[in-house]
Amino acid sequence: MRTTALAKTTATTCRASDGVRIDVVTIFPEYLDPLRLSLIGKAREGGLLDVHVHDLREHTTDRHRTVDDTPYGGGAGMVLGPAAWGAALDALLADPAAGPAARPRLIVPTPGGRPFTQAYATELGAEPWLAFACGRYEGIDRRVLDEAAEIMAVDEVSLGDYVLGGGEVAVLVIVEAVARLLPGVIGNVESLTEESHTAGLLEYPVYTKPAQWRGRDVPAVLLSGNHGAIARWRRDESLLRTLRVRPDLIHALDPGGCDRADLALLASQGWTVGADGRFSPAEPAVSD
Ligand code: 6GU
Repeated sequence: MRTTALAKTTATTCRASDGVRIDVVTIFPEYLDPLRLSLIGKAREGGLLDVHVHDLREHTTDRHRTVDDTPYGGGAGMVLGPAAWGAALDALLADPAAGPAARPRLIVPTPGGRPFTQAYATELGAEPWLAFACGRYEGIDRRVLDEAAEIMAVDEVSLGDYVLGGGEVAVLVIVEAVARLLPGVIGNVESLTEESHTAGLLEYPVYTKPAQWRGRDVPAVLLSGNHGAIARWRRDESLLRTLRVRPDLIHALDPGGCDRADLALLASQGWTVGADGRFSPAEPAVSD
């Protein structure tokens, strides 16, 4: 496949033996050191992940290695300027290892971005090349992202409705969520299909030996050997926990994916399928 210089696709030429390439540009490269540990460290050693961390200041030209300046229009804080960012992104695209037509999907962590979810992690896991631009202070000069968007996909991504000091911790979160979905990164693939959020529900509680601990028993059903009863108990626990902690997820659930026992359990908690085809709590009784 040939891609033109302006094609907004991510070419596959950079995927070295099916691994995902990840570049991170930051003013705190050491912040990404945890990417050497545990699951991600092993994935890197196994060639499933190819991680490169770059210091934005390597692309400055002044003696003080300045990356920020005051915002036009006034206001608090500093803005990361376009000069160093432009040079850093040019250098990424010029990397011969990536192939001449390859473009990363550029991820910009910011509280103003699209909410990061399990589905979003799955989407990013299908990309051959992800590049992360870590902002700090009040953010990155908008022209950097506008220019990048002319030649590559640019996603502004948020972890949730709170403000972090910079994008580095968000990169750790996103890379971990994406990496563990890649084939070969997790030994037990079943743990991916049964976990929280995959089915739109939170996880049921888990137990291990001993069967009694400080006067607390493991629920008897789990020791029964009755696999049907165990599956039902776990499903009920997931539904009840989700209802308690994240009723919004129950409302988002497809009733078509629920069996009669699910419907009975939810009905026992006052949740039924309404005219909109969605689960909702029963109308509170109107008192006069
Ligand atoms: Cl992705 N970045 C920053 N700086 N703050 C955040 C965030 C991301 N998500 C929530 N708050």
